[in-house]
Amino acid sequence: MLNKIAESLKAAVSRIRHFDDEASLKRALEELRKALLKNDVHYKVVKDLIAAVETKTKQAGIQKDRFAKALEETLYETLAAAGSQGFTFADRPPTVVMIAGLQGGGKTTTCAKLAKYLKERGKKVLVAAADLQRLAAVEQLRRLCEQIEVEAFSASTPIETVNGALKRAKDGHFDVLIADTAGRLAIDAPLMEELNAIKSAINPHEIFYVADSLTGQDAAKTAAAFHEKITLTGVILTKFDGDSTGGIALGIARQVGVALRFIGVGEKLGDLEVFIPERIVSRLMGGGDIATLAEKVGAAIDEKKAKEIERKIKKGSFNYDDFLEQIEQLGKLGNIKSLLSMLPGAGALADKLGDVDLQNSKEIKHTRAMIQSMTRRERENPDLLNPSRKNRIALGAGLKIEEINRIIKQFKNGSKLAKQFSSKGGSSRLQSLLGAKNSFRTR
Ligand SMILES: Nc1nc2c(ncn2[C@@H]2O[C@H](COP(=O)(O)OP(=O)(O)OP(=O)(O)O)[C@@H](O)[C@H]2O)c(=O)[nH]1
Ligand SMILES: [Mg+2]
Repeated sequence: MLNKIAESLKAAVSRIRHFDDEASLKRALEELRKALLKNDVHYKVVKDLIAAVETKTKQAGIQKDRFAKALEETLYETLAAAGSQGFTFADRPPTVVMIAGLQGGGKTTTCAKLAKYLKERGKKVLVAAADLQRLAAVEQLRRLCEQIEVEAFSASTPIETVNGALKRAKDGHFDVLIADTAGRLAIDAPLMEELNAIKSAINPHEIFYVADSLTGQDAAKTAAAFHEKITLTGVILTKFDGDSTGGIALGIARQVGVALRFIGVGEKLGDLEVFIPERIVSRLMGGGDIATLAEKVGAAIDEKKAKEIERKIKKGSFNYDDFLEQIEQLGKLGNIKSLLSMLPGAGALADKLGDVDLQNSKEIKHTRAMIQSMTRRERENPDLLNPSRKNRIALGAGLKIEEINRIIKQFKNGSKLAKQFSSKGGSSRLQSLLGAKNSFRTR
């Protein structure tokens, strides 16, 4: 996670009290060097970065805030060095994307994540299952696509699959075609030949290398080898939620020579983030990343439903069905830890929290069970719930009566809060937050 590296950078800067001469600058640079190396940033990248910070600080005058500014600028330059950001659409659809990488890196999951990401932004997406190497690969991709209601295409060979998928994408007026490919344990000639054949068949606009961040520096090495063989247009780092120190994200673009475009931050299909250097630098410098947070919330919330619920709240007719619906929407946000780490100053809190998966949290499961044990009338008229009804619901949901009372209290507090919020112009504030949804980068 980026929090670790952000913390060590902060510590490196704050360890130096008197920042006024070359000796103190040298000490600060040494602290910085140690912090970066400790976080698994490649030594060559570290060397360049330190040199740039030193030059910039000397030019600006040796002071702590100028040192911090120089660091911020240099981090940005390091991350932005390798070109395009976010997702780039072709001038004429379909935009064709090919996903490549080693076995188990997260290719298939990433195909579905990317499909979901694009679908939530109004694009019609087709996914081609061109991994016919592993027995269950086609089925795995089909299942994932079903979850997000995206069409999947497959045929009997990789080439037939991608050719057929491209034709289907054109005939069916799809905006994007994403092709999953087979992985191997190591880079070998047959794999590269297959990838090159797929590449020639569909002429992709984007070739993303999916790298497992847990493999550390190996991720950059293999990405570079793939780049040499098939010419990548971007890298996607997966499993960034794991024990990875984050340093690989800092160096990989510089090391491989192609931009880091997305990061995978969990196993859920919503756990994909666009890698936008400005935002990441802000996170590294402890400033949080409100823009990504707003975008995620915006994409997960169905605006039509949100309006409908807002209308109900105003009328005072907010009921248990609406409550459940809101909770389900919250669940779509996925991993709360990665969301929290985007709030300024909440990084440390996120680390303490551990992994809280909203979709599968006990809280949400209990609430769902309770509401599903209620009759239609009870759901629509929250005031109906008397002790005997509560007992029946508790039995039906397999919950204790105290748990039922707690959820009811939450519902009441929630609807009271919502009412206040909607009457104080809160909804326009919410709207402006959600507005960020439409501002995602296309270039
Ligand atoms: N925690 C975490 N797990 C991930 C992430 N991305 C993928 N995974 C998991 O990694 C495992 C392998 O993912 P796949 O998508 O099947 O990987 P693959 O590269 O398609 O694998 P092969 O097709 O066998 O080469 C699965 O258990 C995924 O759930 C991520 O960002 N975070
Ligand atoms: Mg796969």
